Amino acid sequence: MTVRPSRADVARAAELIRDAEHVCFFSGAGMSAESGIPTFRDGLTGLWENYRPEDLATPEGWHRDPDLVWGWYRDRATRLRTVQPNAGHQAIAELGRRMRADGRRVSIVTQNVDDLHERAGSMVDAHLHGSLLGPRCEFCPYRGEPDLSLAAVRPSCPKCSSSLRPNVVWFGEVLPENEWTAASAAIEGCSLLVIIGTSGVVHPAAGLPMLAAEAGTPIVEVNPVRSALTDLATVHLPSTAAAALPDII
Ligand code: BV8
Repeated sequence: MTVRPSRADVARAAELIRDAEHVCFFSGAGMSAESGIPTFRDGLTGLWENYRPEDLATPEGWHRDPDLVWGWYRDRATRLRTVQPNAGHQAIAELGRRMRADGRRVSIVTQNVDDLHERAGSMVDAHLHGSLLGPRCEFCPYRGEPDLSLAAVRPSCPKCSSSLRPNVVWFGEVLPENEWTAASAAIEGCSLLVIIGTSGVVHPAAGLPMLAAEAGTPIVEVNPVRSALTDLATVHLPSTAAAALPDII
């Protein structure tokens, strides 16, 4: 049973957004759950239920069986093509349009590898963990078109003939420098941080909200349950992205 947020908490969150010059949204897998994309906590479903993310989302898993890992990402990319941004993605995009019209700023830092924020019309400042769409070469700078992620057979690099791989950050891999820098700047520079749908257990991304907390920046969290970040929140709305965000905005 989902506890509904109090009207007072929703009003408080709305007031914080109204008074903020720069709102940064920090999203995790829960942001896309109501679009039909399973979260990492939901575990693997269907034909992948016999695997753990650690077997598939790691360099070791890739080197052990690249075709198996390619197939998992291809299935996820294929599924992504069949789903739509949810009301939460749409609400964030609408807020961005309104705030930019007022000369204010909205930034988005996401741990998600989907393109649902973009398809809702938002600009994303940082994809901390990469993207399901557009594989990259294992060894040279080549980056493929988004649809190449749907190839049934793992493609070779047209430039250097090495193997292409999903352009995501696996467990044990370092996050891309440029994404990290952009994310840190957005979170350090914002005047309100809104955390949506993250368990706050995947580091170093989960450490970023602490930059806002240390700067004394107010934090709103939207999550049906408490997370590892809830203690940092000024307001925790025990609700979902697609229910709470349109409500607030
Ligand atoms: C690195 C791309 C080091 C791939 C992803 C022990 C302690 C601390 C850290 C570690 C440790 N042991 C190992 C580590 C490091 C490790 C890590 O953090 N492990 C965790 C599991 C303990 N991190 C790494 O390996 C990172 N790299 O540390 O490198 C290094 C240093 C130097 C040199 C070399 C290496 C790399 C981590 C990146 C992994 N890649 N994604 C792919 O997608 O396949 S992370 C992956 O997990 C996704 O990006 C996803 O976003 C994330 C899961 O986190 P969440 O987004 O929070 O999603 P989750 O399912 O967990 O939670 C969903 C939440 O939503 C829940 O709270 C739920 O209540 C809520 N929710 C559900 N429905 C809704 C909702 N909320 C709102 N509305 C709803 N409807």
